[in-house]
Amino acid sequence: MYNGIELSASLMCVDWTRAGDQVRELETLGIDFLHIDIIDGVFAPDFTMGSSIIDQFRSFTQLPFDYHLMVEEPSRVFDGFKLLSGDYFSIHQEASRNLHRDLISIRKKAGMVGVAISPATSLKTLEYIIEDLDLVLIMTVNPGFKGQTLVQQSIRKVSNLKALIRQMNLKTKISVDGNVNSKTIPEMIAAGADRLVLGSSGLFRADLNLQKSMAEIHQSIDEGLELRAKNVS
Ligand code: S6P
Ligand code: MG
Repeated sequence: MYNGIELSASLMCVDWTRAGDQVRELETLGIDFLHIDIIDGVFAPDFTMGSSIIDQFRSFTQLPFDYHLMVEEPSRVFDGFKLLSGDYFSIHQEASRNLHRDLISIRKKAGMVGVAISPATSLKTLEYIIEDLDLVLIMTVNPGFKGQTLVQQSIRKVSNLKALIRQMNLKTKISVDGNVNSKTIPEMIAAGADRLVLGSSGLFRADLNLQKSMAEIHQSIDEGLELRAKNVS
């Protein structure tokens, strides 16, 4: 947590040749969650990791997991995930035929419940489930790959969602995922993001080590919080 903003490191962007060391270092740098992208090659056009890889990380990190399932009909695979208290589990609105029922199943697994929406999906699709959610994950790129460019109108979506959450007096958090870096963080925070998913453009950078990337991220969060304060006043 940095100045009230939660930081979630995207495991699919780690350097896999030294993943254990990087995750241990991230803990010392104040990362709050490991963001775990599960992609099935159907809902989104790639594959990531399954339980045999994910479970290994439990043995050496205390960080809670921030699951992001980009999986068609995700309830088919719920049994493959062991959730611990403090973990978040987000499924895509577009991928679930019985979304409310799936959210109840996740709640029973003891996880915090999230719904993710892709850039083209309207906030209206959340109208009758938002009060059941701990988290809305706004995809600021299309699901599937690291290293994509921001879909600019998703910032407007974050602002509109923040307004709705305030109006309904809810505690639902907003997470932003995709092209989150020192250029985009100020506008994301100003719009109302509570959690940043940090990937290849912000945290796991080719030109900076993790410590220096984190310093830049902190600075851009502060810029965003200043903008947010100006917007409110
Ligand atoms: C994309 C996935 C994301 C990425 C992350 C990449 O399908 O949901 O979590 O791993 O956003 O970050 P970046 O900075 O490379 O866009
Ligand atoms: Mg993700």
